[in-house]
Amino acid sequence: MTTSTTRIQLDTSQCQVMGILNITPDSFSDGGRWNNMDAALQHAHDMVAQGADIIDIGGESTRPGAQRVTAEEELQRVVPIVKELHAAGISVSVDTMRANVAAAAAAAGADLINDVSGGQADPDMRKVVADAELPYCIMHWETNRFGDAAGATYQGDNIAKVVRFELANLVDDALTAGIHEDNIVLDPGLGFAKTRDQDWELLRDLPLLNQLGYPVLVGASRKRFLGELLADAVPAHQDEPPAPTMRDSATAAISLLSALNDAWCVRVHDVPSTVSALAVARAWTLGRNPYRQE
Ligand code: PMM
Repeated sequence: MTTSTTRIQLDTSQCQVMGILNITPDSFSDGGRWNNMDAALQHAHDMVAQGADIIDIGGESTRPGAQRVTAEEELQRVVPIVKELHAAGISVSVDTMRANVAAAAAAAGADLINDVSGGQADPDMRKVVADAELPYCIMHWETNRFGDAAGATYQGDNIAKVVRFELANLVDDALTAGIHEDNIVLDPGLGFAKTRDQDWELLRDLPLLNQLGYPVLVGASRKRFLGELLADAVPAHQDEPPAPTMRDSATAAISLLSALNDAWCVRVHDVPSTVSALAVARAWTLGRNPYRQE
């Protein structure tokens, strides 16, 4: 076993905002919008100006039923933008399940590898991340169900305890591969082979995940469990889930509650609403405006 060091220090002083930049034609809420390089770069810069701490670049959609793109296609989509944003001094995360994409992204200046398979999709991923000495987000997605986001096979169990147990095993695998413990981030994988109620249970039981002692990332933005809730709760939606872009207030509420439950980071499409919510959380917690010294 090799033990790597850390190259980048995770900022754990306050809840971080990860702005989503999907360079994909088919992601569920922003597919096709940021396909061209200029539009993608502009959107990344806009999100930073709005208060994003990290930009998460994804070159492959994980929506249910999405076709996997080839590694070459993913590399072409992701690497040039990582280079540009790194050169501009912006912190960049790369959302990939492929070791060769992670290696190329690390060489291009990525600051974090975000792997929705938690290291299970590509046998070389953990070694690449260990060698790159980068923070690594291990998301929970039931083994062998990559590409299948609907439904869950865990019936009747406390989902948070199941997820905690399985994430703990993935952490062991990551540590054994030489990834430094300070580089590990955990994510419950909301919407990934979970029922809608299991997504809510996982959020309610977020403190159980914190017990593992690693920073926790929450990715709820615009997801279907929010759409379903709003269809039932808001008369104007008349039992029809609002479009993904109409779910940003609910996402911001999740961001606020995540911060109050010690989440390290929230991954969102709409940065301004989450930044406002987190500012409120900070002021509420401190009992003053945290941005003024008076
Ligand atoms: N969700 C999506 C993609 N990547 N990464 C992490 N760490 N956590 C998530 O919940 C997550 C993710 C799917 O949503 P998108 O298509 O809007 O990016």
